[in-house]
Amino acid sequence: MKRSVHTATVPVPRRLFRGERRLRIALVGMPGCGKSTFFRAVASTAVQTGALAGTRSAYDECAVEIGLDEARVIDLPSLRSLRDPEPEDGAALKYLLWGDERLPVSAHEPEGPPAPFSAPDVILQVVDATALERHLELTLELLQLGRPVVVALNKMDEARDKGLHIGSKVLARRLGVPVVPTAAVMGHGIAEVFAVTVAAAIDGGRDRARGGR
Ligand SMILES: Nc1nc2c(ncn2[C@@H]2O[C@H](COP(=O)(O)OP(=O)(O)OP(=O)(O)O)[C@@H](O)[C@H]2O)c(=O)[nH]1
Ligand SMILES: [Mg+2]
Repeated sequence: MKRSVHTATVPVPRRLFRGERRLRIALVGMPGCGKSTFFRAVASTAVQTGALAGTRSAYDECAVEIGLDEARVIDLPSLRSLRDPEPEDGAALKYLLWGDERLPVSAHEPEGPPAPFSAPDVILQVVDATALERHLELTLELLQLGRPVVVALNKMDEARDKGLHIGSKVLARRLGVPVVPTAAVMGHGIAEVFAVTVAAAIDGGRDRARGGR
């Protein structure tokens, strides 16, 4: 006799990232990759501006709703390299590492903590698809920071016009992080990339890292 097996998917509720639990997402990338284009696409009117300790390059920060989840998104000054940093890179790197904490190792420095807000839960790296090799070096370095990384493979429109075909799924497999093709200047892929960023925070165990708060 043939027996049929019935399976059901039971959704497991999760606590949303809202209020005190809201996510912090940092837009990171090399000069001109499209960070501010992303930021402007999702920013509310209440944008806060400041400068990271030790730099005059401004950051922008604001609240963004991603479905029912909330985040504070930071458009950081550009970051070229962690391995061979230029003076301006140091401030963004310190923010990614320490956020609003001041570690004993920096006690001799005249500035206060790197930023007035905490280090990001997720790094959203914006990559210029037309100059992939250069940008992916930074990706490999960012992965070493131990935080979840999501790659927005941006300027895909320009890459296509140049006859470049990039397999985002293969790239994601090779890097071990989500890669979302985008053309931020046209609004393509923006909703997807932020949804994937929330998923990365869940997978990256932000709740575990913060003791389930
Ligand atoms: N073709 C194309 N151009 C884009 C795209 N996204 C951004 N740009 C353009 O790229 C240029 C740089 O974009 P920004 O958003 O200022 O880049 P950024 O990373 O904030 O640059 P810095 O802050 O100076 O490092 C602008 O002229 C944008 O219009 C895209 O998806 N496609
Ligand atoms: Mg910018």
